[in-house]
Amino acid sequence: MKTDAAPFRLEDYRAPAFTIDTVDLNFVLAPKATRVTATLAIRPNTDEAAQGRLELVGDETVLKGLKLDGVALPAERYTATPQLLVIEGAPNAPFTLEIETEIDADANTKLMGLYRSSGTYCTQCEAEGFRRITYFLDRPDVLAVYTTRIEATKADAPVLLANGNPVESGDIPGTDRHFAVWHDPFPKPSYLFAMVAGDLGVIKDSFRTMSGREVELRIYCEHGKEARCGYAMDALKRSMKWDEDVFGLEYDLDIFVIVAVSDFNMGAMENKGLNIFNDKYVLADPDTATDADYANVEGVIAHEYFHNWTGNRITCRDWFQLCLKEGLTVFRDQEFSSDMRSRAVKRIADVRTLQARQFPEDGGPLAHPVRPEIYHEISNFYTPTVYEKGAEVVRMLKTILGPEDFRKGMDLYFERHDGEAATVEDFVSSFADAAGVDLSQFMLWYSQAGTPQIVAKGQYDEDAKTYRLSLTQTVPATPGQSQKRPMHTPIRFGLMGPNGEDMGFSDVEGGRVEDGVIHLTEANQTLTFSGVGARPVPSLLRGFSAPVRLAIDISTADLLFQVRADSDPFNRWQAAQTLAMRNLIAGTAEQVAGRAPAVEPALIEALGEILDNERLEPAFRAQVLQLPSEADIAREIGRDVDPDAISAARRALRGAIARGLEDRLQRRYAALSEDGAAYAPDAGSAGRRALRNTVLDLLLATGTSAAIDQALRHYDGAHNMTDRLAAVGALSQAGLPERRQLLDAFHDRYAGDALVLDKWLMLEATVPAPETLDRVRELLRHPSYQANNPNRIRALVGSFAAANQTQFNRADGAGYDFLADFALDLDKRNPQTTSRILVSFRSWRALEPGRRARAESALRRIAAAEGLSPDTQDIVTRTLA
Ligand code: B3K
Ligand code: ZN
Repeated sequence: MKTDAAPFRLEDYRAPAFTIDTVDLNFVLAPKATRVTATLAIRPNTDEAAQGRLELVGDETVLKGLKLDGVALPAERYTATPQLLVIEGAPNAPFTLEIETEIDADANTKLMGLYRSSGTYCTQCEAEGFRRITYFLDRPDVLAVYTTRIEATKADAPVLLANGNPVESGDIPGTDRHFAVWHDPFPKPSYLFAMVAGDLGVIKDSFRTMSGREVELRIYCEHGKEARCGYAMDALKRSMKWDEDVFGLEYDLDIFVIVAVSDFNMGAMENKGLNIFNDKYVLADPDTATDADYANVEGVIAHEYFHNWTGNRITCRDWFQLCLKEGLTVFRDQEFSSDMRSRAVKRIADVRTLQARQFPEDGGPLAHPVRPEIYHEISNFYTPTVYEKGAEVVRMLKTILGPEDFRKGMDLYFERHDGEAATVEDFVSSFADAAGVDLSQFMLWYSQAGTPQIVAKGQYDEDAKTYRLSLTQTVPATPGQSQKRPMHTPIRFGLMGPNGEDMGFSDVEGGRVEDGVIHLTEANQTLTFSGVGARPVPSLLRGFSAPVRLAIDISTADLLFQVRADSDPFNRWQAAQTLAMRNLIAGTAEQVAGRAPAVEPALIEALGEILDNERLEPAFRAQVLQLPSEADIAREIGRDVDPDAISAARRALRGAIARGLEDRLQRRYAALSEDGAAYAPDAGSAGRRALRNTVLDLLLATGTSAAIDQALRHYDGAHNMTDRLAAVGALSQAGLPERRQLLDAFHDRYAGDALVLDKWLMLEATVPAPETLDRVRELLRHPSYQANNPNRIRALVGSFAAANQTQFNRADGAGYDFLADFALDLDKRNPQTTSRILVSFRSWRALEPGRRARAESALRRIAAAEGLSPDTQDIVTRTLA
């Protein structure tokens, strides 16, 4: 077992003894026995090569032939196991190695390496899948130029694709077979290799780059789904233009291809010139995709495209540097979506995701730095910390440097490292050098795990007209890191005056304050602002300028003032969330004590004002009206969590808000109901739907039969997926019996459409009712469920575990036992998807003692099982540690 082996450590990095300059691949495709011939031009890279020992890694790899410089290698010169090919006496001079392997793509349920999805051959190589195709120096610092020849029967695979540009294709005379050859001139690591072969539909378009080159664009999908690819194509062209406009980055091949497949472990993959996507992030039309789906398609298409520069042209030296491409590329896709849509609403959505996914990781047993320093299984480090916190770190760099110096730093990074495998140090040095600043303290953001806690206290001196703001920062202990140092944390802020506008100040002492940003660098810092005309309401961490928890001693009245008047829309939303969270935490304690919770009437009034404020965009108003989730509340409570009490408190507050605002909600619903309007996926239209659907959802919290009828009518009257799903979702989440008729109707309407049925599976799995676990078990045998498809698994079991707080965390432990049984079975077929789902156990120590004990015993049962995959063993071991 790999996890019993020594872990990989950043400090142990050594350049490879040999490297590979060119790779020529020949795939002869056949379902059970594909033959791959890899011809590698190898040369010594370090002094170590003189020892003549060449080690190429494999993974379940089957060797069929081996030649060195054209001569078959005698058996005594090498040893081959499924994991390793070792050649002794390798020349200390350039040589050619020809390796022949055989692959059963049909039997590959791990979906790493070469596999088949609905009959189409496809590959997934990041991080360590290429070794499942051939023995290789499968590490990102070995950059080679690839030429790929693919041969298959014309009937099975009329479409033959690989990285780069097409160079040759044709029939193989006298057979029913044909071939194609692709050449990628840009040196790349093996994880960016891809090939696809199958019978697929296609849409085509083109893009003229800023230097005037015409690039052919193609999106392939299952036949019959071509019409659903239009939005993805549009998003691709906008991404290409945006990267030119904002970063000066142009596409570099003659063709850019996207292939949508239905069996995929993650979202998508940025293989050079040949992105392979989970079809859920390509296909969209009004009848089958929600507004959120459209936004996700746009964001993921952009993300993978942006990797062409941040990840492909400049790649990672080793897997510890993963955030170098992922954090940066997430930052870039977030900025793209902000420019395409509403910046404020996008920021709120991104921070919600960060707080929902990354904060619990950072606060639990799986916490690790943005750049980890040790791993057993790299697949388990494609985490919210590497991605989302990694993006926040780039965002802080921009805040600290300002937009001009940030851009200069990016330019210098490309200038210095294009064509290289780089490190986080290379990246940060580019900014330090371009802007002439010292970023050594900032580097701690990459090495210290844990969400910093910032405590702020303000005091106004009426006579002296000074405002003292004291700030402390502490970074909590995390696995393997007990001592932490203070970090350079940018806090964007304003001092709100009585009329709601920010007040100026004449001077500030105690720290660097520039362009509305406090540069917090010490553990304790007190800033004294002078010339402050009136008692300010401090608006701190505007735009969520750092990924921290902020605790501020601020009154309800001041928070209400922020909700009404803060010029920063993010903090307006944050103030409403903070008020609601205070109420929900107090309400949970009341529930536990068996008392009726009190609701703050001023909060209800403030929400009513936001609801009716026509100067605010509807999407923003919808965000303010959406209370913190049950998981958010659990995270804030942090210990002895009782999910039933949280759920009851949240229901009580929603009920009070809905009753308090019922008339206004009804009027707003009516005003937003524009009958007959054709669907458009733009942000403005989506925002109006979001507000109307949020209003409907709140109205259902009144529990009245009128509201239930309204939801049923909403379903019948819907002319797009967003509205239809909103009605079923609201009834399901309210746990109302009427949900059954809509869930069944929804299933029947979309029978046979797997991606839409995932929404149905997800709704079934997240109903907060005691019968849900049995329903989930029953659905595992439903014909619409496919036991080996990651999308189906995540929709049903993944959302049960991650998004059904009360039922996964049933007091009797049945939810935990179910997940353990499920994981033990799935682990035999798909370890990556298994370990991903098990992450739902990460906050088990924060549960009340009864649930905690039951979760622990389920985890221990998994840990004790024989033959666990390295992925699952690693997650379970760390979760229990
Ligand atoms: N780079 C891929 C993720 C690969 C995950 C491998 N386990 C998608 C992305 O982040 O763009
Ligand atoms: Zn990525």
